[in-house]
Amino acid sequence: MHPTVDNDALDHAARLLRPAHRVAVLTGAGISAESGLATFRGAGGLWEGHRVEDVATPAAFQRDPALVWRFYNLRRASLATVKPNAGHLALVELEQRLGANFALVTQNVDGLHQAAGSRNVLEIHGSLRRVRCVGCARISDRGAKPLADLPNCEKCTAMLRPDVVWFEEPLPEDIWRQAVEAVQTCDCLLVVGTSAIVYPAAGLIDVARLEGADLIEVNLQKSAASARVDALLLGPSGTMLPELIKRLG
Ligand code: BJW
Ligand code: ZN
Repeated sequence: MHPTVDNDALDHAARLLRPAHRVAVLTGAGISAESGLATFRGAGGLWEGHRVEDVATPAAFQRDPALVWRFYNLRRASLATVKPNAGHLALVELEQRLGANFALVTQNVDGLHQAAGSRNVLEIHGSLRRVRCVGCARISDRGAKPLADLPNCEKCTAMLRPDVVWFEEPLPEDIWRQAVEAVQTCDCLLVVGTSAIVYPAAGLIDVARLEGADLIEVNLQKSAASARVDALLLGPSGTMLPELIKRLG
């Protein structure tokens, strides 16, 4: 076993999770870190010296679409080689136990939950695999295939953009509604690998709390949510999530 695993915290978290009839999970970039993908705000979180707040905005795309596409094309290219890790797989196992009483809300755009086998995945910040035309709004799934440096729409020739949610943009309405419903109705919310500073996603933690759900957090370090959770599992999600699921019996 990992030498730093805190057995008391894990047992406590398992006691909260075991009786839960409905479970929701909120994940962030940290769950994909052990697959080799960089997080946004940790060490190495800067990309070519830019903060995510400087390249993931509609204003940045207007100002310098080539720069923004370089950022996204590099990340799209990594999709072809990265694989889900033990943390993603533990959430698949949890879904298999709970069936329809499980929902996975992810801020991630990397598709690794689906690649692992999770089924009820709500991608509230969109997907790196999809592009959207800024002219005709047509959306298409390009997988991990390389795109031009500045890709254009085949139908109307306007510029394409990644089908992700940038700062100051609204979240996809239907998916967001389902995410809110999932956390409103869950008995236990697992918050995994997120700094919990980006809203409205981080607000889901408060929604669950106000509705009386038990909150379990898994993170390498304390986040903006840690003071509000019932159990805090400090450690890598690729270790902590399998350990937690193992304790469900
Ligand atoms: C591990 C680990 C391991 C590492 N195991 N753990 C002032 C106050 C409040 C809100 C606002 C405000 N000013 C503006 C806003 C709104 C804004 C916002 O929240 N800004 C904050 C920065 C303050 N939000 C928005 O604009 C949203 N839209 C909106 O509100 O619409 C209404 C509106 C309209 C008009 C005007 C204003 C508002 C949209 C937000 C969209 C976010 N988009 C991004 C990019 C997506 C596409 C892409 O990937 O490129 O989403 S930004 C980026 O942050 C990405 C992520 O999903 C999101 C969250 O990051 P996440 O996942 O938490 O990653 P990190 O890196 O922050 O944290 C990683 C964590 O993992 C750390 O805690 C590590 O410790 C941990 N970790 N390894 C476990 N192995
Ligand atoms: Zn078009």
